Amino acid sequence: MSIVLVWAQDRVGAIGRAGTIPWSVPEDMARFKELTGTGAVIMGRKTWESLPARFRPLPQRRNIVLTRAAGYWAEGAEVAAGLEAALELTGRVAAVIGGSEIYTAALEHADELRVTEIDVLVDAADAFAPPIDLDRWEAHQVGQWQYSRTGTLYRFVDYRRIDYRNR
Ligand code: VY7
Repeated sequence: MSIVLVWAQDRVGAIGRAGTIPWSVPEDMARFKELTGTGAVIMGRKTWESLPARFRPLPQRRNIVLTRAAGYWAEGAEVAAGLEAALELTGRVAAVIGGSEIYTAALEHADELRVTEIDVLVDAADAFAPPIDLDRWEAHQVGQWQYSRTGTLYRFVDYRRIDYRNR
């Protein structure tokens, strides 16, 4: 297995506004649930706190929360002081589920990016996905644009790290 970053973004990479996900695409939540399965999920403290209490911890998954705050307690989750410590707990088998700060830190460790593109432009977004360097990442699976039952267009794009060893 490997380290997979899972996010949903708007047309310019926005993932959040004021601690929430500023669109409604239930098909993406289903995808998120499917991708994270029963494995370990690593998230930042703000993302943890953004989850509705009834979905905290995310059920059937090992929840790991990153914070620099000593003594932070997350009921039903494990707390790690940083990404390296979290990856020590999971042994390179984990889904990183946000947010911005954590994606940016985890990108260099990641093997795969599983991105949902949402065809909206979020006004006043305050959280963004890291830019994907296409010299380093190959979009090996680009899904068709589909209509959500909420009317919003979305598609799934999967990236894998380009292996330069064979060049
Ligand atoms: C985070 C929720 C947020 C608000 C309400 C319910 C992609 C997504 C995320 C994170 C979408 C969320 C939820 C949905 C998942 C349910 C539990 C309830 C589950 C991400 N592509 N999409 N996200 N939950 N990192 N990447 O919706 O969760 O999985 O059991």
